[in-house]
Amino acid sequence: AGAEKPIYRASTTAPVNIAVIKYWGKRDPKLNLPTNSSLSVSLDQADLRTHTTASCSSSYSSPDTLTLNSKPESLEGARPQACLSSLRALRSELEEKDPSLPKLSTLPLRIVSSNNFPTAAGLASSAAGFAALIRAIADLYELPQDPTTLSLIARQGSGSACRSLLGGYVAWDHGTEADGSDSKARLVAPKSHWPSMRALILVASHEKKDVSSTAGMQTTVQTSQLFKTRAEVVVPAAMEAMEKAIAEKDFESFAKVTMRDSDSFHATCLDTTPPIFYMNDTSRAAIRAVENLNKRAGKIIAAYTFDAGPNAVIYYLHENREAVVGPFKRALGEKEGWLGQQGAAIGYAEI
Ligand code: 2P0
Repeated sequence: AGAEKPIYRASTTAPVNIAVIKYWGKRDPKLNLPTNSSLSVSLDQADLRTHTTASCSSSYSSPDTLTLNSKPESLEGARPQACLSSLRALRSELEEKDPSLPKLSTLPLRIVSSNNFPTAAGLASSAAGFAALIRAIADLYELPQDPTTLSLIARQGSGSACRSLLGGYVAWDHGTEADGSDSKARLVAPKSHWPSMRALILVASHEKKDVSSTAGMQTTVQTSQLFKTRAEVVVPAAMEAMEKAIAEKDFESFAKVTMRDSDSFHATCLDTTPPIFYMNDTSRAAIRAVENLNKRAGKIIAAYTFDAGPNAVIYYLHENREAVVGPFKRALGEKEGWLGQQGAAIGYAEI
């Protein structure tokens, strides 16, 4: 009987990405269409990834299920449903064209997913999670679409997820179409273009953030006066400067634009009513530490950036590892890897 009811299966991984130009604000909350473009670097050499296996079979009972880090999770929200129905529609097109293909589009799905980095790292896992989900099902369905096209689907799961379908330096162009068809990921440069780029992740808190990105950015759009200038003036200029810095492997420019955009994003959060505080005292101490080690070096060798939480990601080049990582190691303890210490922890990620 087992042979009559085969299980079809595909496994894949997708990397965490950390934006150096931040996505914050939607022009269409339903389709996850952003107000401004963004640009990220994927932390993929360090094994900061979500691993996902997708399978389907007529021996499975409905509905589709998701297991994340060994716990059952709901797939019922509008966002996962939008992703699943887009992928099923693409598979069903293939099946109509070639009737000899197994009718996978109608079978219940089982998704099993796990992150191989500690949740204590406080890294946004929804980006890698949705990217791995889309990639795994696209592989299971043997979809011919390229990663950029699949990024349109991942975007509907979580905006930042569209950037995790491509490795390396990835832009997400905001696009102008009302249906979102031009709001997708674009490869700026593969990781191999700038192989000495590294990142240090400094964990300032293990606590869950109190304002979700989805809710926080909507409040910003509705209330912040700085937001309009950020979206219309600040980010377009920063995107241009960042793409040039990456093309020329100009770390000083890369670092300046990265730090200014993080500051601009957090200023916009502070300009929201009620104000959103993502950084804490430890975050601010990390900024001072980066400023001090740049001063000591006599040039910019490290760049901080903070997402919707207090943890710092510090970019540097491999040749400056000791000068950048050394001071943080000495301050937090000499052990390498992820470690917790009095509410603080430090981890290394090579990108
Ligand atoms: C980013 N963040 O560009 C920015 C920087 C947080 C700060 O993308 O509502 O989880 O799912 O589209 O993608 C977090 O926002 O929000 C985010 P949704 P998402 O990485």
